[in-house]
Amino acid sequence: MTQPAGAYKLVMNRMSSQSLEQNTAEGAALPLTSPHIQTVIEEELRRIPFIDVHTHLFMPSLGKLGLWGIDELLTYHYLEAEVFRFSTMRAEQYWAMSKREQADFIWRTLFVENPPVSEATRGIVCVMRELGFEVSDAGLKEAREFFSEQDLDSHIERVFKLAGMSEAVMTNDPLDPEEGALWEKGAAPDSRFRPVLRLDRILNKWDQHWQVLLGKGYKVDGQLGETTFAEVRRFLADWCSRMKPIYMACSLPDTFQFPEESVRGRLLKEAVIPSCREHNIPLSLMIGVRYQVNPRIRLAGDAAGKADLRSLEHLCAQFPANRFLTSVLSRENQHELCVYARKFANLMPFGCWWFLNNPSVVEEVTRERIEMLGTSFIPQHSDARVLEQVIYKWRNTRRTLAPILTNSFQLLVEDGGRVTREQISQSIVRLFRSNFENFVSARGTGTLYSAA
Ligand code: FIX
Ligand code: ZN
Repeated sequence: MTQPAGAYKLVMNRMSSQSLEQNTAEGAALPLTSPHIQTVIEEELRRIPFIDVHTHLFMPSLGKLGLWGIDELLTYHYLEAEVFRFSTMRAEQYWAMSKREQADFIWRTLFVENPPVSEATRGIVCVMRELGFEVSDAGLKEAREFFSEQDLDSHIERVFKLAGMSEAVMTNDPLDPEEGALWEKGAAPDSRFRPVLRLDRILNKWDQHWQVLLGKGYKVDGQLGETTFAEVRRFLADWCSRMKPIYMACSLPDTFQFPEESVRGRLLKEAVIPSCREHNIPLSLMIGVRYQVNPRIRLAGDAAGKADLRSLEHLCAQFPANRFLTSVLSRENQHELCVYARKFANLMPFGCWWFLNNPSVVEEVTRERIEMLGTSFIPQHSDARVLEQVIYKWRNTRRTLAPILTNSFQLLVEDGGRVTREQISQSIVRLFRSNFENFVSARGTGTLYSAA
């Protein structure tokens, strides 16, 4: 049995958040006048590297699972969703093309024939500029040559530096045949990438996947017979010692209910939640997906729906010794999530997920979170699926957050408060590093967890 508490204590040793908080700049403890606040906030946002708490990036030892380079950037499902709006091409025709042909088609349609003004297309323009290519056909050719010459390891270093981030938290699926096999063979860890045990196949598609566990020697069955829950906990324990995940995670539909006498409801209650407690790691719930409303466009075919967040209320109240790292996909659910976070310290809201990751919505959601939660939440994650995406996603986040944080601190001065550079650094470290570190390590999150 793996020893609990602290076993997976997060040692973000690449650079400690504590040292980042201590701002040794001259006058860091002196009160700032309102006009100076914006400059200091922009400087501190640039100085402090972020932890990217949810991505679909992979460490180099997981090989081809990790996507990078211009053709992967152009065939990102966000752009695929957009290209089908501008073109009469049928989805089946698109899937019949090679990756490069698809990338050329998207480039022509979204960057040449139409101005790249959407968030996702503008992102590519930003990445090309940051990597030194002009945004033109010539630039596309040059980019392809550049990527074919890159050494992945130093390229990752460069991209993380350009993005202003220190670590990426992965999404690792133990039941993905390719990925599972790589972990079972002993994939080499990499301190720039943190593993997460993703459980969508177990919780959302048990009927299709329980046989895989049975095939690996776990006495489980489709009807959740006698030994199933204990055997699923054993499966999770084995993967916790193999992968050392910093949290377990699952995306959930907009119809998600808890408690529920469904396969998912029972597996959550009897296996996953107890296992998170046993290994003292949070469960990340990403709620509100309407899966595959248009399966013809594959990954781009998912949509969003408003969920009944009373499920979250029931989970937080019923399992106070568990921690729930939560993101909700529907704009309409954001206010409720903030309210629930004021009720439950074991609930940590994070990110403006997927269709919410647009400046107009990020601004609205983040302002409300600061007004209701102060700096006790995690504003954003990139959800990057292709390595270089972190460059534009974090650049946009810094650009959107700067005026919001400036406004909050200027209001504090206006109301008679004292604001220093030190305070601003501590707040930014908290929002983009230590809230996450403490929540996954159960450090400093109130008495609830000391009971564990
Ligand atoms: O479930 C998830 O982790 C989602 O982020 C993804 O499935 C989604 O496809 C995505 O890439 C969102 O940005
Ligand atoms: Zn994701």
